[in-house]
Amino acid sequence: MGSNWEDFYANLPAPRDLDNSIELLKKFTERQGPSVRGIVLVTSGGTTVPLEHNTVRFVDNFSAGTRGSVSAEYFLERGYAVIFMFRHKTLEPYSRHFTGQKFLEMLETNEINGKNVVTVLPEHSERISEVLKKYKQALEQEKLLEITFTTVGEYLWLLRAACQALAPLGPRAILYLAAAVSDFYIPPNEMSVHKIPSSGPPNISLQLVPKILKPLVSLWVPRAFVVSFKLETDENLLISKARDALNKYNHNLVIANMLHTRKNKVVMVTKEKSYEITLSNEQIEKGEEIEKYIIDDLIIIYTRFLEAH
Ligand code: PAZ
Repeated sequence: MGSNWEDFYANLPAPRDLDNSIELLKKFTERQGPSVRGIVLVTSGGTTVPLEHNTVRFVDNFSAGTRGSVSAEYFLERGYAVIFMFRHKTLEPYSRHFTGQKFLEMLETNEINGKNVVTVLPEHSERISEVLKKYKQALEQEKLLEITFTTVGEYLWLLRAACQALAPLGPRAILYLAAAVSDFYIPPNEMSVHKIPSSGPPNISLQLVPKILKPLVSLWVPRAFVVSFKLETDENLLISKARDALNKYNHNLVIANMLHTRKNKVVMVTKEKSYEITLSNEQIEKGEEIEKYIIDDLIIIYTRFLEAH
């Protein structure tokens, strides 16, 4: 009988395109030369929990992928290569600035010589060009790889594959696990094959997803710098839960946040201390992003970790 997580993987079908993702991860990590500061795996967005094999319905969560996509941009800006592992259709670095109809409002269309020509309104040109330049630079320098998941099963398979690709980098690998991963799932052998009939109330039983941080830290990437996130809705539990996680998994940093204040306040919890990072009202009004300060501090903590290795 294997450990809990080994049984879990043994019974969880691998995603169909896993081999392709493994290949992309391998090429990307091998391509980063010795000059690269480090490679950061940023996980982002929520996972779904399908209720049926032919999935019509699933359990989901709130995560929009803001934390992950904004953080990925700041890591790139600081010279790190980024594997952005995100939930399909959640926010992505750079394009996140132009989502929804706000983007269409930045454009105008004119007919010139019988042809429709789309241009950016002059007042938005500077902003778009600034973001576009950063995006193109990340692509040209091959510093950004994006891979996607939707279900919790896909997430877990991809996470393990990413760790396998990063393990040879030792302490030059950083894991920044910002995705909101479901704690519960329906094992494949207990899941309805077809759409659950609505003839009566369904009887759905969820099981616990094993804590993957355990094998990740102790076996998959034992030399990497690992950052996990802790989200709570009860402020009284936040720091104790973050500290429990740090003691239990023995990784490097937990970033704790509350559901409703997560954009303006986080607590950085290391083995030695914990402290808050907050945005002032003035910073919020100016449109500053808390991730900039999180990444700056994280890099200081990471540099100390590297020196100690
Ligand atoms: O994706 P988002 O910006 O809407 O939310 C970010 C977050 C709250 C999911 C992230 O900061 C976080 O805490 N992730 C871990 C959640 C958890 O499993 O505890």
